[in-house]
Amino acid sequence: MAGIRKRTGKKSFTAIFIFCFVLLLAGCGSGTGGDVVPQEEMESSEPDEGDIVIGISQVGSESDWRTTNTEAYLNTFTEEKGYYLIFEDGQQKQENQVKALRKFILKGVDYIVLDPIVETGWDAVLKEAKDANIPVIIADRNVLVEDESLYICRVGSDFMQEGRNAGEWLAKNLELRGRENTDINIVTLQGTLGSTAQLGRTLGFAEVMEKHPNWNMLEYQSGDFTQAKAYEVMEYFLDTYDDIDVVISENDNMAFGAIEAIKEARLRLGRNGDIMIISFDAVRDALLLVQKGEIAADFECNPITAPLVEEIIQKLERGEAVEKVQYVEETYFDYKMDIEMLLENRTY
Ligand code: GZL
Repeated sequence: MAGIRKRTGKKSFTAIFIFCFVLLLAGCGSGTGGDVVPQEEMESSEPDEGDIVIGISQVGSESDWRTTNTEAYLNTFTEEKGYYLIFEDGQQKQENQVKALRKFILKGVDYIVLDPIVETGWDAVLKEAKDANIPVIIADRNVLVEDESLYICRVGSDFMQEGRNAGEWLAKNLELRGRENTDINIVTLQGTLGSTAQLGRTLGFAEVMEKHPNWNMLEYQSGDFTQAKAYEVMEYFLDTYDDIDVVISENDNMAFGAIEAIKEARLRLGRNGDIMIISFDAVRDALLLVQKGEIAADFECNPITAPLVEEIIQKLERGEAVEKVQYVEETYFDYKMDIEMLLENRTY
């Protein structure tokens, strides 16, 4: 628990801990608190001497990608390795994430890891963390702040490049099929509006679209990275446009929703079908649909950021400098590849 010792010392942590526990009891007295955790459990849930205390504020649990991303954190920052992890699920709400950061600051954690649901609105709470001398690592998505010294570094994907790669793949695929000059009607299922993944994928693909005047973007609509919302939006698209050639789905769970709606409309999927789907994330269930030909191409977004975050924390513990931005390795998959063989070596 190096950080707490440096900042407040073990005694103060216990004081804060008891203070929080008393608050909890008071809350329960008024019938507004949850179940009271028995004293012995609360005491045993304190960090051990020397533990590195980490507060992680996660976006939510909206997609298969997110589940894998969370599992990697829980498998990386374990008690056996000398970590004390406080994990908070933001349930896709920025206010929950801000509350979590303030809780971490109150507890005097050693490090904060933030995966920000959207890019803006973080300046104030990150300033509070900086004033409390708690280093913040941004993971996966990014923040847009006036003062970039409010966070130590960011580790995640280059979402603009993912979008460009998808556009270049579509251009090559259309050329292969002699459709480089025919009218191509496209709709886009966007992720959570204002998230780095949505902004990057939309802008990256749009950059390539600029080079193809025969590509018509009929409409952008957000499916909020969820299957249920994307199903509704795809139903709307199918009711509104009778000649959609391509669906750009900014994550796989939205592609699952789109496929459901397209099948219900009795339209054929795939490169030789009525509608071609291009997706992002490349989670296992989506790659099985690439193998089936229902998703034409899937652009990987590597969810295993936890080991890179751990590397950064270990460097900071040793007083070493870290890069301001680190991108994770990513690739793509399409119907021409041997997906079965590729899946053998993949953990997600
Ligand atoms: C991307 C990540 C996105 C995924 C979605 O790094 O933030 O959020 O693409 C997830 O599946 O919901």
